[in-house]
Amino acid sequence: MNTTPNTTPSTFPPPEAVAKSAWVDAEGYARMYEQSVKDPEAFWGEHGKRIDWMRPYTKIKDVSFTGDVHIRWFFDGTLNVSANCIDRHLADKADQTAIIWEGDNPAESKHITYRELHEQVCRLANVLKAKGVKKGDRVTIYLPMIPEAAYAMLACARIGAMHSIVFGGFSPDSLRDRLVDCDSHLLITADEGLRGGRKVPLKKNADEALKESPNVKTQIVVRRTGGEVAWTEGRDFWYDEEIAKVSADCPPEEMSAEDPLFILYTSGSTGKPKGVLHTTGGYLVYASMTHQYVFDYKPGEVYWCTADVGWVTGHSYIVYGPLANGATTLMFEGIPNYPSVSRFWEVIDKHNVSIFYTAPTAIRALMREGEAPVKKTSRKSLRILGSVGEPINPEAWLWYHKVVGDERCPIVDTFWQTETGGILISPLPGATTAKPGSATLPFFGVQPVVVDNDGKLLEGETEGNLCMADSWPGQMRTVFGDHARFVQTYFSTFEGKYFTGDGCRRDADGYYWITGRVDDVINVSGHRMGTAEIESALVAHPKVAEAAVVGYPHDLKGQGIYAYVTLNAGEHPSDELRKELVTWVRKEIGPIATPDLIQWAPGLPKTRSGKIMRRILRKIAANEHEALGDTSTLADPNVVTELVDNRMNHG
Ligand code: 6R9
Repeated sequence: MNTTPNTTPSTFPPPEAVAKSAWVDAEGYARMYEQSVKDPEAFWGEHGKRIDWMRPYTKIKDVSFTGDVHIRWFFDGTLNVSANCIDRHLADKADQTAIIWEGDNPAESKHITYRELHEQVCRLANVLKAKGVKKGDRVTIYLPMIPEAAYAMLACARIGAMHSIVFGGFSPDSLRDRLVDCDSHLLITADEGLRGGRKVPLKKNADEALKESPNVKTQIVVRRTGGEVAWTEGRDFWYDEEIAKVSADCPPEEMSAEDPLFILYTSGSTGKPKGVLHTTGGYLVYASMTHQYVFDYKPGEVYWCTADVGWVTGHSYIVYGPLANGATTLMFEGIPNYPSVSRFWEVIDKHNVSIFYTAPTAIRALMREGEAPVKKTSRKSLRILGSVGEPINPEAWLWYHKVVGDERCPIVDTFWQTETGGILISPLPGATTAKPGSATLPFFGVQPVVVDNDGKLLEGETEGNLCMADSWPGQMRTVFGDHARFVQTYFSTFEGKYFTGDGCRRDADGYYWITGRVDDVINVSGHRMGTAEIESALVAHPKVAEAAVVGYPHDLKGQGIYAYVTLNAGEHPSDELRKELVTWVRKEIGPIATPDLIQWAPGLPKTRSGKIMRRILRKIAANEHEALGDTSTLADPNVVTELVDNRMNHG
């Protein structure tokens, strides 16, 4: 029992002002949700009409989660995503701002209207065509957060090419792996990126990656900083010069609903990152519908999602969802603490942002700075706040609510994944009573189920593995080039169900509380990483014999990266070697994979069959030495004693 007096309420009903004007209220949610799961065909048949179809669909859903697994939505319809995100708004919104771009430097910002967006996208689409890109080809995008990133996505969509965006923080090796895996022949990058006043050598990294990506014949380079770059004649072309040469007229390609729209690489528990493939019709219906309802987006409002377009959140909730809805979407090049820790709130005031969507890791970092940097700004334009990427701890939720939102703005804690294409579990601001730390209830058409480790369905108040019993239109369709891996990864653990890889609790009100990954995926500052990837980077170092990586609780990042490293015989641990390994991993994968702690491990705890017992390593990393659990199946239990001793000695 909690004996300390607690005056903070534990539930937060929608503020009346929001509930009154929202797209859906509590009663509306209950009614629409019931309809959506009772008769998905009728529900989606109706809501699929929210976007423009060239040839309307008559077939709505064809899904099997067993056997060879196939997922098809609206599958005899045809459409074009870029026409939906741009052309259809030209009649009444040509002069409305589509994208507000806020530069890293607060003195730099610009507004791009739907008319301008149309011209830019058509020109770039014509450049791609001129360089030989055809429907079905893959184009890789390695850009900073500049409008050209959105133009590039939409230009691909316009001509039916799939884009694969690689986050600008990834290393040349990571970029190369992704270029090669999807066999891209064209790369779009920039001379340099700019973040927090510091330059990111994108072209240099890309050149490095291209040394080992022989099929990339063309590189288009955006001039962002004007910094000096190396140049390969015949392969490299300046973006501005190319778009000036082509026409601004480019009719959108007619695509089938199930034609691929994009690939986005994401980490899993085993092997190299996999290319999550999303298709055209269902994805757009789902991204736009969730954007409207979850953020209660109203025409004319300025909406800001702080993610990078290199992640799925940037795809669905900076570009596709908002633009399909004719919204004004803000794109931010910088970081939360540059030039000062008030930057987010200053940008909100500068551009009159109504809806603000960010990650718990940013909230926790800003919370550390106290209330003053927030309170010196007005934020009166704010109406709705959102959170995504990892579980938000109630303390951060309450601070976000009280200090940032002045207790006036509902918070939507949105649970979803690269694989799900859009938000699966979240409050609706005018409908759902929030509980800090809970993603609350499923979106329309989403059917979460909780199962135990044997796959048994758990009813009522419970805790277990989070699965989805049926499909929703935004769901990924396959792993690019490896359908067997798709089936294996998501549908084989629990037969007939989509397994998220997350654990969850369901409370007495039916609310979902995501407890984090139950597989070997860790979540560092909202970035997803496979422990296997970091391990194989470490093991690739000539002095390393073996490595095991686990996540451990970290105040700011949510989880930190903890690496146990066994050196080759004859090698000796030292602080220099520790630094060398950290640099090595950053080079192999990118700065986001920087290990926080490296512990020298003379041996790793293994079962007699040779499996590393990560459960034990996680406990040691978390300093939970008393709760190691059963160690009797270990081949050599002494290994654990040694690791615990080392851990204690290092604090
Ligand atoms: C959108 C995105 C997916 C993983 C997911 C889960 C975690 C995301 C969350 C959350 C608790 C939330 N996650 N949102 N956990 N509450 N609101 O983040 O996609 O990068 O693929 O990560 O992130 O563990 O499985 P992605």
